[in-house]
Amino acid sequence: MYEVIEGQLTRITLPRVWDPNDPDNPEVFSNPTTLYVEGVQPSVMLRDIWMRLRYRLPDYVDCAKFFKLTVVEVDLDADSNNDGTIDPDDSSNGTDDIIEADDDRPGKILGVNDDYDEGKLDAAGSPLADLDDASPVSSDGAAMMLDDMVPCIAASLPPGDADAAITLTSTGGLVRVFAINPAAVPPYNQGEDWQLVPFGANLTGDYFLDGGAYYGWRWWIEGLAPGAGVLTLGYQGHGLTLEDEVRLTCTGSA
Ligand SMILES: [Ca+2]
Ligand SMILES: [Ca+2]
Ligand SMILES: [Ca+2]
Ligand SMILES: [Ca+2]
Repeated sequence: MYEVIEGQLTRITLPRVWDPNDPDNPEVFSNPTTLYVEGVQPSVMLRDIWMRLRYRLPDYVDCAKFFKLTVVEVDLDADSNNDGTIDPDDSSNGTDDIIEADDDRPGKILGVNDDYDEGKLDAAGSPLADLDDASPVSSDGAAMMLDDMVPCIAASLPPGDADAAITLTSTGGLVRVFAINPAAVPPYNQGEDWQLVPFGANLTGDYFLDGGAYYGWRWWIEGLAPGAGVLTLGYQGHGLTLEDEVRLTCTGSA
């Protein structure tokens, strides 16, 4: 929390006491005044931060007012330093999150999925490249062919925010994103076991609310064409627009 003290925006610690009898108090609280609140980590649940302003005179009954706050965050993570894992630490000590929006780095490097692991054929009976069939499942339905894809993690915090629209967008048309049911069993079917995550649609109800059809499913990125692109997870709600992005570089072949 911050307060303007002698013309400077000054960080204050709570509880902050404005006492007109305190000779060390640089500035007596005058009414009205403006305080500034900064979110430093996301809420665990909606409206879980309470703030209280209390007016007190010695030997008198307190007079207090409360309000509640929620700190929201939208977070898309990938293995942006290409060491084989997604670092769960999103702080400045983490290794992936801090570089995912860096223009000077390739971001996650993945191959274009243009081989034939899925064993599919086109209408003329010729082999069909994996990327030409918008399904991650082998031709007999028995295997999920994720070996040429890379995982990403999408989160909107705190959970249960039904009033926000969460969207995924992609620049460059270089990738598609699949959601895979962690409880999937063969034969694998669309909707039950996997789903193509639509770009530009509101994903909140299906993907981010407990009980949604694809809630808790794991996301995988498939490269479709060589080049550099950006995946962005967006949040719109409560008068706020937030975004988090990851950079991707698709190389020639899987
Ligand atoms: Ca992130
Ligand atoms: Ca990593
Ligand atoms: Ca493949
Ligand atoms: Ca495919």
